[in-house]
Amino acid sequence: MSDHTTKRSNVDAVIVGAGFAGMYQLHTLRELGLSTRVIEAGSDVGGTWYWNRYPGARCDVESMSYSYSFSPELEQEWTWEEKYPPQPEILKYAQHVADRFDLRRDITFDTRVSRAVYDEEARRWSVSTDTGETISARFLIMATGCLSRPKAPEIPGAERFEGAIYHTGTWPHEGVDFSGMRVGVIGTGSSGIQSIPVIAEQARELTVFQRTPNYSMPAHNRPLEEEEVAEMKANYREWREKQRMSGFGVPVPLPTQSALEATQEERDATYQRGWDAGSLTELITSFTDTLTDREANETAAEFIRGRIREIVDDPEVAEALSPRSYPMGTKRPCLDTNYYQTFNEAHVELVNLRETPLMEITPKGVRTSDQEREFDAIVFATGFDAMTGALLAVDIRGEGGRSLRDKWAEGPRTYLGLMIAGFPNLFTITGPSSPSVLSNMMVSIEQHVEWITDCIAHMRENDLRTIDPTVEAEDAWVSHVEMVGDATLYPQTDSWYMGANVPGKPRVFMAYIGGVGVYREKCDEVVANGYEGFAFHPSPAA
Ligand code: FAD
Ligand code: N01
Repeated sequence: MSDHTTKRSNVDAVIVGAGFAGMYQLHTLRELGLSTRVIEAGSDVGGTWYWNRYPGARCDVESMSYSYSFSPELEQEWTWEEKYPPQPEILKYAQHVADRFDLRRDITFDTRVSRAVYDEEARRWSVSTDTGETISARFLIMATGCLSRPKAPEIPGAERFEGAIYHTGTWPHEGVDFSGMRVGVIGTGSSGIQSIPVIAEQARELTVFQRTPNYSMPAHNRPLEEEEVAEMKANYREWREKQRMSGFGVPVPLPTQSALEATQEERDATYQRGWDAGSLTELITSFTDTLTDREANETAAEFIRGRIREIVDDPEVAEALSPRSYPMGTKRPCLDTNYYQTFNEAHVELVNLRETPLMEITPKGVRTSDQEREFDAIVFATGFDAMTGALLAVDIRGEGGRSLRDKWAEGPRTYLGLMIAGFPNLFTITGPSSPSVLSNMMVSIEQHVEWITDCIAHMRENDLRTIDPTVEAEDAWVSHVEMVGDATLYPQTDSWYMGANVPGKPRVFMAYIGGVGVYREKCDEVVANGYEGFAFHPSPAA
């Protein structure tokens, strides 16, 4: 990838990451006239969609909703082909945006930010990269992604394996041909569930190692019809507004009834509608209490188990695939294409790690407590050190030299998921304690980018040098996020939302479940009240 960056070492803003968040942030800061550099570890734009090239990778928010809304011209000229776009189509879209807005000239690729230190005297950030460069910036914007730091399974021996090991989150660009191979896949989250049916089509033998079964439903993906694309394009503004004020960034009718007040027939009809529509949001928000009452939730969970029993021929395998230990929706549920059907294939085996745990990777394959299985290739579909992983991978030092790792030792603390007390002029796009991963992330990304841009414009207009949330405002927001989370079933489950997938990580519910519309109003209110909860320092007199 050619790199036309001016490579200035003294800029107004450094943005870390060139996924959808970093790209849009660059565009808005440029429009504001700020000199800006983006540092990106990958060789091109796209973030998630640059790295996650595993077979079957696709979005489970509809393409025409999972796209930028900031440019009506872009909306009109780009035409999505599938209801749920595959990774190559989304990457192509990201590349088109980079070309259209001439973004690449300010992006330094193949470079990782390793350290960022706040210089209290200069009131600037000193940002160091793994290529030995140091950049001085007034603003530091972390667009590092919630799901960008891959996590391997915590079992020994990977370095001894004689075949190839792949992680879904760092898939080879040239693709992998599994034809004729014996393949083991570890992990049955969204990445596993999407890739397993496609790998099964190629592999001679496929073994799936499952620790916790997931709730999944068919995507019913299909090409988009010309008429529906035209209709959406004609009504885009209205739709975007609905997205912004919705609960999950995907407009669905709000439920009015408790699942426990509905009859079994009414419930089943409602769940069947969500299942047939391939809409996760519809299923999760079918009833008022699906995400807050275990008994209500169980009715949806049992509906899905019933579908698994219908699809999977072997009742024992069907039972092993049926989630029972946690409420539906409290781990990220999945949309699939032929996932459960895959286990009816003679060459596909499911290993229940709850019965026979993983012990080690051997030179020839994988050993569980009862036997060793030999493979030509192993796929880790084992997820990410989510939400905080990419932020804490950078050695960030704020006021008084305090490290972010220390500050967040008991879990992330932010004000609105946007800023961190003691780390002036540092912004986090879709940071912990914002709706982020509990939403259509394009909606949340755009909202954060626009809030940050408006804030920087406000500072310029008012000659303000730094902004920093107060500890009181941060504490109050952290308590609020916890209180709202505690009113739901989410904290009951060991999920990556809770940090439970990474050994030793503090157990904290890391996203705000109040809804993207409610959250947007809160952020706007903070601004309307003179940036309530933030302290500004004026620029030194000229
Ligand atoms: P990312 O796309 O993660 O980009 C962050 C970038 O920062 C990366 O390119 C990374 O290389 C770079 N970076 C990180 N640290 C550093 C560093 N220290 N130095 C330099 N560069 C760094 N969301 C949805 O709403 N709907 C979906 O259907 C959906 N599907 C998904 C499927 C997969 C497989 C995954 C992994 C995530 C999915 N997501 C989905 C979430 C997805 O991450 C977001 O939708 C969105 O793409 C995030 O954009 P971003 O720019 O915030 O972060
Ligand atoms: O990761 P995950 P992912 N031994 O953490 C298992 C988004 N996304 O990459 O559940 C054995 O969900 C782990 O088991 P358990 C989406 O937000 C979206 O699949 O911890 N097993 C689990 O089964 C998603 O939630 C799409 O018991 C181990 C799996 O690995 C997020 O990204 C597609 C293990 C990890 O599942 C992450 O999804 C893809 C071990 N030591 C991703 N360690 C869409 O379709 C982990 N596992 C939109």
